[in-house]
Amino acid sequence: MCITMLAVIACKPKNPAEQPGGEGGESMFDYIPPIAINDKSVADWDKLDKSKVSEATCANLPYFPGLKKMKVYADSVCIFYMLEYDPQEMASHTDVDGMHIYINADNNTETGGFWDLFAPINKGDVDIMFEGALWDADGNEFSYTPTFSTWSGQTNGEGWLWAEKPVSNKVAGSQLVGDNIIEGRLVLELIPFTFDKVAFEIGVDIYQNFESVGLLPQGDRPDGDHIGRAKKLYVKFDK
Ligand SMILES: [Ca+2]
Repeated sequence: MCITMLAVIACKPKNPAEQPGGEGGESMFDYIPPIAINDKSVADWDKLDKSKVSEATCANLPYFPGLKKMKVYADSVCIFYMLEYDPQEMASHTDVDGMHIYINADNNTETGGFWDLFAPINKGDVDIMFEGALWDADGNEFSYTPTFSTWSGQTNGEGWLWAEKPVSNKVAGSQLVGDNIIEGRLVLELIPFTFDKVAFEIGVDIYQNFESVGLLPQGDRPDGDHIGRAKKLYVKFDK
């Protein structure tokens, strides 16, 4: 059985079983996405081998309380994620309310930067970052078509120093499930950065009017005031 989704988004798996004859002359590949992001359901997560799904939950006393749980699963074609958020912390739904995805894509702590939100302090290793709105300008439709940037600051440094790079708007996709779950994917082939073959680390924050309101992974506030910086979520590819 061939699924046309990835042909439509021009995605090429690492070992494609290409077949000619797709609509519009596009190739079709034997790839059945394990997670559908157009079905308004997260039931397909329960079908995955739990040992291959990485999960982070929020601290009891977080500085940014808006995100409650994150699940991430990656195969050779896509990174899939599911985020549970607190609707009360997501009060406004406009095109300046969105999401950042931070990835230590080469799984190397000696490259990248941005330790502003994650541990360890003084050794940021984020290589790539996605930034985009979660709602459209009317505030009523969900469409995550983020920009893509690579770290441009000092190696292992901090700050908001990113170099935006062109990327297909099909690199990402997502849906809202109910009023408290975001489910989405990133297509590896369309990300212009070479990932480690084995694993990567990932963190996410949700922002409202340019201010973070939810962050995962996140630990308790060390002194009741500052962010409890936690390590990003380690995800091993299921290849
Ligand atoms: Ca890195």
